[in-house]
Amino acid sequence: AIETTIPAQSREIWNKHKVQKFNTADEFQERFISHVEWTLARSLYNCDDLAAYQATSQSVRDNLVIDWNKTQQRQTARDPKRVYYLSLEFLMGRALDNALINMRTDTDVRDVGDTDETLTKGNTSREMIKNAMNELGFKLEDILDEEPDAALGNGGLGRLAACFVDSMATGNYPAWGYGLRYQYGIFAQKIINGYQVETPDYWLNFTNPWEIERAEIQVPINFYGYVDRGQNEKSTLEPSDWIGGERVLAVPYDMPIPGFKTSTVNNLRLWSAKPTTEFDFKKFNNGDYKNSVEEQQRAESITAVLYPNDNFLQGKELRLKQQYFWCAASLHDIVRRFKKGKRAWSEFPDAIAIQINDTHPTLAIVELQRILVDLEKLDWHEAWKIVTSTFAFTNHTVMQEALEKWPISLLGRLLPRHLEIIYDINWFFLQDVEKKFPHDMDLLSRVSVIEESSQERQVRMAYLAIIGSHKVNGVAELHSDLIKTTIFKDFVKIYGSNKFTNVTNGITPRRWLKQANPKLAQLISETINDPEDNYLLDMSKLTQLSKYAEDEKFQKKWNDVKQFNKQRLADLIKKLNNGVDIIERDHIRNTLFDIQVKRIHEYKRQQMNIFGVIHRYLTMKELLQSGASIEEVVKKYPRKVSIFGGKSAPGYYMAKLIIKLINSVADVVNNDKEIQDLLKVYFIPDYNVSKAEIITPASDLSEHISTAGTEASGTSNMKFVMNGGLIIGTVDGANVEITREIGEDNIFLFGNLAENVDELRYKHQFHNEGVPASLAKVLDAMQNGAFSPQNHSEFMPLIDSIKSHGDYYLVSDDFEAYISTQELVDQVYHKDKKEWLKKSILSVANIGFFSSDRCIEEYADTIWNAEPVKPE
Ligand code: F58
Repeated sequence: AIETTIPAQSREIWNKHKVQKFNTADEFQERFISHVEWTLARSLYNCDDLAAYQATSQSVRDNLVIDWNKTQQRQTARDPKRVYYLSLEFLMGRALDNALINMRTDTDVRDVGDTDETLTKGNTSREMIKNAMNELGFKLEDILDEEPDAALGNGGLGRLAACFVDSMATGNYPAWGYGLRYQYGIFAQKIINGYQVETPDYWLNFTNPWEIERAEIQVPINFYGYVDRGQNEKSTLEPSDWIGGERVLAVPYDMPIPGFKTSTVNNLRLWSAKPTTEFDFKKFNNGDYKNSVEEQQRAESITAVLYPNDNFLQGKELRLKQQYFWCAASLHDIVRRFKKGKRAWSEFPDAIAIQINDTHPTLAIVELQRILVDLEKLDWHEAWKIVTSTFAFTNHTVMQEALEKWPISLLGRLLPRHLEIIYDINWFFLQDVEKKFPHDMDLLSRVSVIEESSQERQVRMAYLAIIGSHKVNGVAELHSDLIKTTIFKDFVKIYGSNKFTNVTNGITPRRWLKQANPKLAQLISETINDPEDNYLLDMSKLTQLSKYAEDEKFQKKWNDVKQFNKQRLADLIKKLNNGVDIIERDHIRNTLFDIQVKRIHEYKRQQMNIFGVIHRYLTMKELLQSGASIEEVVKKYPRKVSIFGGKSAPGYYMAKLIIKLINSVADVVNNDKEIQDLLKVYFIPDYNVSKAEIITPASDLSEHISTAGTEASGTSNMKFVMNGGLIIGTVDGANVEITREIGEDNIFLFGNLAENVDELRYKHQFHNEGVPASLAKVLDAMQNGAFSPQNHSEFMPLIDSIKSHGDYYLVSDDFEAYISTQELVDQVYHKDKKEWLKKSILSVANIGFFSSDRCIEEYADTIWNAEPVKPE
């Protein structure tokens, strides 16, 4: 259907010069050199690592683009139901190594026994390119290191979106991601004198070879203005004219998303804001040239920067502008594509599923209703049926402070027509509720999209998202249950519980196993006799590892891989620590690497972790001072390094103080001669995806210790287990299902349960029972300036939050259990290494459930009703 209008002659020429993928090292080298010379205008004599990275990326991208085009053509021809994943964040990290692993060349298709000399061990295009680069005089590892992270996200939510696009391509789903192309991603974190300092992340500094600008597509987006309903005052339900007051253009940048072992290459479309070319003629003619240009330039600020908050809402006008800009541009694109198919509007939900990642894209629901009613002139109710059958909503938090609410005044000024539509949606919704539950005024005010109780009337975005969707899901079982019994309880009553469902999060094993941990991946593929890495598509194959769990030879290999990865992390830390080793090389093997890396937040309880470290330190000192020998101390407290990493939101005072405390404790402990190498503390600055790829494989133990009921799922817990690390954790988020899958013998769980949290908080509010002795010891030392000799009160806010302000995160309730569980960890790790290795192997063997491929299948089957489009 696409080709019929093209004359035979043109088609012939086109076919004769059909672009070809490189398939061999030789072809790659040719492509590489042509990019160095033509694309970069450089040469053999000035091709440094950065240029080599860019030329390699351009070459690999050429291959991807060929498959990208074919994928789009195939999808257009077959016209399947399409999936759109709307997320304000895509925390992609680096693209090149991932593309090398996922990319398909003929090299990969050939048999293992092929004699082609470029096909050395591994038989993959990654190996082939590595060797080809060597011949050209470059080391692949160095080249990969030149790439800046695409850090367009804050944490778990953004990284989840990145894993999902990988799995959607791998599963051959006709699915696009839609997001924003921020010019500045999440800030880079520096640690100066122990404090976090933020610096801008200008990731596009050296141009981005992974994006394709579509400058010819420019979607006009309006803001402000007023609604015109003509002379005779029509109803707001009828088509209305929104006369926008400010206009900017949305220009898409496309990123190819290659699937693994498939030629499907999907698209991630990120929008960038540009000024219109219309000039403000009035100002211009008044001689105010500079101001009129400045106003035009203001447009670009919409996509300038990612808001750096994690689980906290900052109600800024620019943020709402970002949201509408992106929703409107994406929907325009989606609707345009739908209209090309000339199908009836009523078929829209059969053709399209839109998943909204948290409430940030909720305006897309309103925008589609506006398009259908105002522009396409559909009847209100007909339109609303289409809208609600199209959208589905994923919730990622139950914490009040993260639930989005926008003041009516702001929303009405920025988007006057949308506010009217929201009122009408709410009006019909409340009528339905009234019919079902007559005279329940309390219920009506509780579920109203408009919150009236606060000083300022606000729009509750989560409620709007629920009303506008056909399915609502949480991200782990416990969390999905919690939203039904707490924040969305009334909606379960109204809609029934079938509208609410669970899809437990997952991670892509391509990046988080194969790419991050090549040694483990190799050991696995050898052991289960899967040289082509098919287990990365069917992770249930990992269960074959179980039979080696107690095999001593295998345990040794397993341990060697861990040792290698710990060394790799120690090298990174040395580099970050001005060339100074934290742990002596010889001691790495018998030092337990205890890691907590994630956004810094009180609910995640890094403070409890560092209190635990202080407790250990003080107790070790006591032992030594009471005359114990080092050997005796080591028996009770074996060698350990506590590693932290993560960013605090720039305005989050307590989180920043936690970072400072960690660094202050590190200062004291690491310089305490008496303690020697028995305990070390290190805060890794600027934790990001590419650092996570080094950190995750190196853990013996990782900490996932949120107050029960606060961490919706967590995804790093899965990453650590997939890399053979054990977990110390609370009964929270996906820890629950991880335990079910890998077995409770293989995880160190502790602490109060979610069901007891309310009661405990209540108790703290009304009876101050004080803190347990173990914690008191820690807090006293802090208060006495043990870690802040210049300023004894520096950490008082952390102490007060527990002792005087109700201990909202229940540190005092969980501390003793935490300490004793850590002691149990010590015992197993140091006294029974075989037992430890067995747990590690069994964990990996049973972690398959947490592949994001499984998530995507669940979304496709139970929410989107979408099918893969397989390449022939
Ligand atoms: C995270 N949320 C959850 N939000 O905290 C985590 O438990 C879960 O595993 C993950 O989502 C994926 O489901 C999260 O990362 C944010 O970063 C938002 C950014 C925008 C402002 C509000 C918080």
